[in-house]
Amino acid sequence: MRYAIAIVMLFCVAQAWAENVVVSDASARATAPGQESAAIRFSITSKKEARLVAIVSPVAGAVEIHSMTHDNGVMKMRAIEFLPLPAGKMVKLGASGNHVMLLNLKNPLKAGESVPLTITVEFADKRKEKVNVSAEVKPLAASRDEHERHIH
Ligand SMILES: [Cu+2]
Repeated sequence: MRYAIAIVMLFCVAQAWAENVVVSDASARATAPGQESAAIRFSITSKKEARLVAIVSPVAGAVEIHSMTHDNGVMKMRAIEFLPLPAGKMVKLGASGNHVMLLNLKNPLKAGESVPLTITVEFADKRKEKVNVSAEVKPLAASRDEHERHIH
């Protein structure tokens, strides 16, 4: 019985998992008019050593994984091909550091909507696992993130 309750609670926090991979707390911010890109946040944990190799979403023309570094006070962002996922360690993708960007948005993101994402993880033996997640779109006003003011 306790197990059943735990499962229901996991659904409430919008957690998604496949056999070896758990994704939680996926969210985005509503976009301003004319904004064509948006950052997605989530936490991902793989039981086995893996790398995050691809993300697709029907709402975006492209999805990129970005790394952000500070170089003499200048913030630099670049697209990376994959993101290492150490075994059993939660990796947070947020608005700073490593993050995920939706590019060429087909429609504005509105608060209260959710954005479907399919995240592909590849293990050391080249086997792949896909996780389907829906990221909750939060109001723009609540955003205090530096990154969302950046232009990509
Ligand atoms: Cu970026």
